[in-house]
Amino acid sequence: MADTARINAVVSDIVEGIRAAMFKHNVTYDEYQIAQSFLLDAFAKKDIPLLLTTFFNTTIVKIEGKMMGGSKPSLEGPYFIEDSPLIPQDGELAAREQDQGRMKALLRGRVTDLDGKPLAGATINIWHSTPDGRYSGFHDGIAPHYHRGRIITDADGRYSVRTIMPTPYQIPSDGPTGALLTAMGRHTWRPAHFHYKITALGMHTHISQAYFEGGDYVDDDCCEDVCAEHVVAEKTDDGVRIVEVDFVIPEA
Ligand code: MBD
Ligand code: FE
Repeated sequence: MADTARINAVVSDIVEGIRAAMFKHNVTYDEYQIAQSFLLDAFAKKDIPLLLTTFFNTTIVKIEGKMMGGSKPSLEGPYFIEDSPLIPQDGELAAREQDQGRMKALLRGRVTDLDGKPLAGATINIWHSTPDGRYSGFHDGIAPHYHRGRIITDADGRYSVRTIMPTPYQIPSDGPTGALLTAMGRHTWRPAHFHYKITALGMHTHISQAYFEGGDYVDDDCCEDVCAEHVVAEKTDDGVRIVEVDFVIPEA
């Protein structure tokens, strides 16, 4: 796919961009060596995926959105798990005993194609952190079925499922990526978010996130993923936050 001309064009421009920044700031040999040590440390500590997610994955997602059309996509992040529990329409994601009393959320919306035709039988994966900012299956031995599920859209392309509200999430702050953000005077927090991954026969796999209007870090996501289209103004009804998100999905 990628031919010599494309590899040459892309890599040359990347190198040119880095050189321009080095010239602009008169980067010293000491700083150059610090950067080299940083990259070696990030590699040794397996922190390269987080480093790339934090600084560049959003760019790839923006390009994908521009090329494909439909609803704007978002970062997948590191915590998706295949084959999460199947949840019936109007069902509820499993929550740990200690999370049961948390603010409830009702996630609903509709999935259509670019012509507005409903996509029935599409699979919507939804996952989010615990209220203490951990992801099941990855952190603290939390069983992987909590706060995750798959919902199949109905004949009208609709989905509806209940869960609890997530809270802001701190990416690992003790590794090289966290240290770099701290050294830049930045923080390591993401705004509270729901993750969505939608698959339907013959359609492009659509990955998205939803953020909450007025929430902490919505204007200052350390991964720079938030865009206006993904910030939901939730309504509260009977103490339940209603998070309504429609998805328009292009063909594969
Ligand atoms: C997350 O939970 C996340 O969603 C992203 C994009 C990066 C790190 C952690
Ligand atoms: Fe996340």
